[in-house]
Amino acid sequence: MDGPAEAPLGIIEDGAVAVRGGRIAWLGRRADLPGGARETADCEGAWILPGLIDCHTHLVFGGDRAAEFEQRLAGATYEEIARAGGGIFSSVRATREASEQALLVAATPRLQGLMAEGVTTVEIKSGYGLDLASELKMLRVARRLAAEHPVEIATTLLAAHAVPPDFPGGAEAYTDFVANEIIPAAAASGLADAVDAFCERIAFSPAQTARVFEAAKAVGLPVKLHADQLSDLGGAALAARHGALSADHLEHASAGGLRAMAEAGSVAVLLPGATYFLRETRHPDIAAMRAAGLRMALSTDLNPGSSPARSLLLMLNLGCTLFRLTVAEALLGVTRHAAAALGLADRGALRVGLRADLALHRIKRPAELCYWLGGNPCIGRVVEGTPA
Ligand code: DI6
Ligand code: FE
Repeated sequence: MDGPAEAPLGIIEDGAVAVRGGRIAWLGRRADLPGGARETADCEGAWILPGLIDCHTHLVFGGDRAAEFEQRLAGATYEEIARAGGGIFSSVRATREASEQALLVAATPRLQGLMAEGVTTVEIKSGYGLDLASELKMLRVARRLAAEHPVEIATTLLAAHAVPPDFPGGAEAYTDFVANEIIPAAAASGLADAVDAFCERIAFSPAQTARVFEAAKAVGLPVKLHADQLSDLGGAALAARHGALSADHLEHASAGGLRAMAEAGSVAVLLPGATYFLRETRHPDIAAMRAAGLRMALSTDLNPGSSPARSLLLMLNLGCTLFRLTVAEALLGVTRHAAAALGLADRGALRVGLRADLALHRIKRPAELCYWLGGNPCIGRVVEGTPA
């Protein structure tokens, strides 16, 4: 209500939402609310938003990388640490060693912290196992987290996150193993809702990524991509060519790649926590994304190495401050466009017929959600029509 930047949000003052069978049955001004409701709840002046969606996390992992953080403070770079066998590989060792139960216990407070901010859907990737048993173990932990909490979890197989240093035959052979063994096994077990890859000099080439995508397609799983984070390997255009739900990071993506994504309907997932934590000076080209009409989502990338970000609300601030998103862009990024990045058409907005996933925040205007650095104004959540 406060300015043109908020117009796309479709704000209703003194509004009400009616829910039936877990879906939004009606919404509008409270004065117009049809009678006959069996139960009513007063939100006490709180703002009702669509339940927030964190569409890119790696929140299941063993150990942490606080010691590496200290190394980086002393001057080592993220790539140097990775090439020396640390980085992702230190998390792989810790994740392989951890039991399913230990991973569950470690991940639970990370998930609950997001939920406390009004998050009702979270995506969780594997990618710290890098062998068949450990990748499936991570995905099982994600499914168990969903079973134990009132939250929806979308799982993504990221076996193509890094090439395990001990793998005979190196990157080419490991890519074959991912395509021929891990992806079919993950699909057959029903543990993966999508497949992701890390296309980067320190990870998988575009040709190897394409093989991973073909294997995903063969078993009917949608694809996503960690694209153009540290260098421009043409990841955005590659994702678009394969009809990816999203391409994520995109700091180095070209304007042409971004246009191709918009044409393909892929969503750009912005991860300012990684930009901030790695102190990257190169930012995604938001102007080119706007010009292309590309939908932008915003997410934590919650992971132990490049973005130990446990607050989606904080990402709203970083998205606005670092990337100069408007308040409306940032909020659409954690709702409607985040849903699109997961291929979930049944949520992400307040609209009749969609899931009644709601977040209640005690704020005076939407900009407040992006303004505070820390703090949490969330006073309630509703998941599929049930207060949670
Ligand atoms: N990009 C990232 O930012 C994370 N993975 C990826 O592909 C970082 C993973 C890590 O450092 O543990
Ligand atoms: Fe990531």
